[in-house]
Amino acid sequence: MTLLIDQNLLQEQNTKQESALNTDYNALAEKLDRSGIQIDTVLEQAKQFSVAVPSWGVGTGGTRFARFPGQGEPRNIFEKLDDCSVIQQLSQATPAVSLHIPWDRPKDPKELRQYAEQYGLHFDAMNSNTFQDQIDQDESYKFGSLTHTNKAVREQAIAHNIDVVELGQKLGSKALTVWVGDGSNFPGQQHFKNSFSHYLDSIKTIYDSLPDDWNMLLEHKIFEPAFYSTVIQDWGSSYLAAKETGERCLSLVDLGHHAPNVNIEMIVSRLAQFGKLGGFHFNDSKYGDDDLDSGSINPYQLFLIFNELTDIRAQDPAYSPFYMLDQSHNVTDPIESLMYSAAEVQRAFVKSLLVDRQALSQYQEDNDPMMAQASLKQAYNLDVEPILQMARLQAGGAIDPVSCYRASGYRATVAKSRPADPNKTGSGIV
Ligand code: RM4
Ligand code: MN
Ligand code: MN
Repeated sequence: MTLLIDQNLLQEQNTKQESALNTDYNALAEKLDRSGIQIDTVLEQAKQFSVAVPSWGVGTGGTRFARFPGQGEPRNIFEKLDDCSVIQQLSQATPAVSLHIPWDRPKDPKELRQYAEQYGLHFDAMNSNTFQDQIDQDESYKFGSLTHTNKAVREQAIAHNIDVVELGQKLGSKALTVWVGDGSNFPGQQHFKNSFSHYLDSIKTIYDSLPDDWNMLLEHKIFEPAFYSTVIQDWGSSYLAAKETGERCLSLVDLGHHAPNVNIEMIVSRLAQFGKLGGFHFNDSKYGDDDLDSGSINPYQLFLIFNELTDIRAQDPAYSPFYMLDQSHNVTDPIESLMYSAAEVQRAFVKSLLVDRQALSQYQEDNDPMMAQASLKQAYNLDVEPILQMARLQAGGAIDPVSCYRASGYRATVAKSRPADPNKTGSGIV
């Protein structure tokens, strides 16, 4: 396998930290043992955890106002995969990459697949894009895509999605994620019922062309770029559409796509109860769809979401929704942010495994709110860092991915071979 970070450096870095890790790990093992938890069982589950990296996440993001490009930004999908391989090598939690078409459209899909495979990477859900116009397209998406009033525009958007599925099949993907920016900026601009009907017809047509072993994931978003109404605004609309469309059509929850203070963990539970929770886009936010790093603002919410997921898996061990990081890195090195964020999501997952579910259930039955919340906090307040570090070490990654990455000088090295692209200095969310 091709590895871009020198294995000797990685080992050298790990050796420096290994004895402290063993001490911390053994101390945590003893503490958990007192609660009847075997640390090795938790460790094995931590090692199984993975979250996909979005190809577009390895470039520096931006806001509506400006973009401040970083050094050595990847200029094409191959260079993006190079960066993704570094994230996986050090974090050992991100073996899959999610592509955005047309941003990542390869000339030769076979070549791209082989390029990913030499790094031990594979492709997660494919993302279509009908929220931007492409130079060579006939119709404009200015007033919508899958929901447009004009049939020709809808057909163009449908054809694009079907094309993305065909490409995804060549790359070994198993899912299509559909997010549309369709909506309106003024009251009265759009007929709510008609636009939703068009949406349903369009996604049913796409669904009909889906291979049998594929899922279709519908992503809702409360606002932006439409600022008055969005056709798939909330989990209710997403659920209705998924239910109308078919068994393998599911809802996807992007954490940033809700109004502030919405109880996302409850949405998770509702969708799962009715068999429609298909995946997540992880990120964090303070105000809106801020696309900040996972766990950087509200790590307790992330834990509560995983608490629901672990509860669901207790009934259905085979349940495994699609996980992806969907963040925009404006002021950090994207590789560092993605490694750190993957570990934050993994941390929330690991903590959720430590909840005493039997005790919690009894407190709920007994209407004991104090002890019910305390049983969640007991798990949340534990420092599980030694488990994460040990999982990485045993899988061949770095005990401390960010410090190892900095020591490697990878960014400075690629900066030399990737001169800045003068066309990529403008504004833009991603
Ligand atoms: C959207 C949404 C989609 C992502 C685009 C780039 O807000 O989160 O998942 O593909 O941004
Ligand atoms: Mn998203
Ligand atoms: Mn978003």
